[in-house]
Amino acid sequence: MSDPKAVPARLRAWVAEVRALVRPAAVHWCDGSQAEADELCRRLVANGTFAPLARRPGSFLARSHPGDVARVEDRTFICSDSRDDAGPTNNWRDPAEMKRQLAELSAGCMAGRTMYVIPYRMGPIGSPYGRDAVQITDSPYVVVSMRTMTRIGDAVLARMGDDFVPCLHSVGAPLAPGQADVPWPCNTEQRFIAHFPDEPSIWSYGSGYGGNALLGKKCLALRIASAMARRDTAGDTRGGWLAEHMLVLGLTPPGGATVYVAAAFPSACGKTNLAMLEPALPGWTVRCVGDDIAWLHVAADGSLRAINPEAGFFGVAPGTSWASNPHAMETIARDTIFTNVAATTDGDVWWEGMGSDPPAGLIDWTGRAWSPAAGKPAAHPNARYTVGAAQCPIIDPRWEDPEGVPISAILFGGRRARVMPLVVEANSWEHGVFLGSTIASETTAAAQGATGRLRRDPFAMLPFCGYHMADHFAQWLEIGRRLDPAKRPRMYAVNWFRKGADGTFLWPGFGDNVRVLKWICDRLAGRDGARTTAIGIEPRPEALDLSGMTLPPHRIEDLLAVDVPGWRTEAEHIAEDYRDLGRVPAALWRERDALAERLGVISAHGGR
Ligand code: OXD
Ligand code: MN
Repeated sequence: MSDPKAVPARLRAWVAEVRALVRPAAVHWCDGSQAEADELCRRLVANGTFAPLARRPGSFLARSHPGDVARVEDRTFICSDSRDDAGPTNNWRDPAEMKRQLAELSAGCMAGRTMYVIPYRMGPIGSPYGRDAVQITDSPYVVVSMRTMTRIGDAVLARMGDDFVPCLHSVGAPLAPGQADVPWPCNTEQRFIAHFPDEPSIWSYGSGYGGNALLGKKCLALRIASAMARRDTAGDTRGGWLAEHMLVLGLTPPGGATVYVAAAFPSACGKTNLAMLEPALPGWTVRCVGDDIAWLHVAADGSLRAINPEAGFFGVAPGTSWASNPHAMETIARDTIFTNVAATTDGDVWWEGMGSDPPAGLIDWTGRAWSPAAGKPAAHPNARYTVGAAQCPIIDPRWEDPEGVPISAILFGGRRARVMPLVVEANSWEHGVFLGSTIASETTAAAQGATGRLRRDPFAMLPFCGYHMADHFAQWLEIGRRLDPAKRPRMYAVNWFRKGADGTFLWPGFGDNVRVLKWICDRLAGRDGARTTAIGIEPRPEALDLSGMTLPPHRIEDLLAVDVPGWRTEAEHIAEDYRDLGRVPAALWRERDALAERLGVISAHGGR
């Protein structure tokens, strides 16, 4: 499309500036139309990036470069003016220095390629809680993915002013004259995912994959938005907001009213499965508002409300099956981009944990013939599907409500073999913030690096908080102060992944997690069914609805057991991690010390 007429002056100037730097062969302003997407997909098929999938209408398979398969946390930078603002959990670079380096790398970096300009919006069009942005990219794969994951094009541009977040992305692979392109251009030598929260802006170079390249997701909707939320909250004595790594679901008891629940879990811990849960209890329904990111604001009536800033799902394929997530399986039956899954001979996809034996003649994610004898997975463990949220058969009727949905409960979870019980309710908002600040989880394949190590991941935001993590704790405390005490959501820690002495999971998870949600619903309705323990409020075993389950009788006690020695060690580790973070609010130290005392630890640390 040629330059649209009504372009905000700031955007026109920025596009001209970038164009002069990156020197593309052409510039294309994305209008977001179906015709445009079809044409881009046709070209992606022609150049070998996409293979159409005969068994799934409107769907394609892409294989990334084997060196470009996940988010690169060690190449992700928060370039705040002050190093202190980034805090000890982020990689910091001086913004001027980072820009100088990126500008040097970017000179001519789009040579031979088309530069796409994508006006986009995080949040429903027309919602006062959404934000505008513009991504420039030289990857047509990114354009079609952004069209699914966000709202893009003319409808957004028509309402856009100068208040947008500029997001510059290049795969960092210029083409010399006459040089043939490759299906997945990227730069494995030079890679930077740089955030400038004080401007705010984003500059990503060298990767074409997922959160490194679809800049609306982790870069804007979490890192930049979290910093914006904090700044907005500080500049306003009422209101205030949070950008969180959370799913949102609507839960309706038989014959009852829907309550909305937000839940933070680290990457690849089953957020999508929980968001689309098929309840094991008859009569209960779950509807999905979002599976990865929530923007939560203090509404005028003092309640906490959430919008899903995204428009699609970028879900982990391996492990997704008709048993684990039938609604996701239905969602991805058509109009889906699959990346790094295995391909069948009849034009379908396959991955480990899909619930069927690998079909003969499978081609693995690297494009090679595969058999079980290969001794390695056919799909990459971080293989993904990209699909529009509106396709989800259980999408919540209010998922695009411009005002958001009211949140009644907040869950914090992780993948923990030991110590953390199935569910604990916080004693207070401060205690809930303490639970969120101490999430820990075994690492997964969503980011490069070793998997299976336990790492502290406060609010599941460790890789996504765009400012000092301890200030994020303070931001949560502040939001609590601004909520009407009668409308504050209750907070819970949950763990579906506790293992017994024999190393097997104690809890089946998936659809059975509704049993925990039911107990939470009971609590919200003022029913008791609880006991106070040293670590918080737990269900009395008989208050959990286990009907239709065949759990060995002692199992539920094992799931809820408070492992006192394990918790004493945990309390020590929390103190160490708080000390490492620095400037953790006193209210959270008080929670830590009170926990230690309840566990019978004689000298509470008070280690500020
Ligand atoms: C994601 C992640 O892609 O958290 O959602 O890594
Ligand atoms: Mn995520």
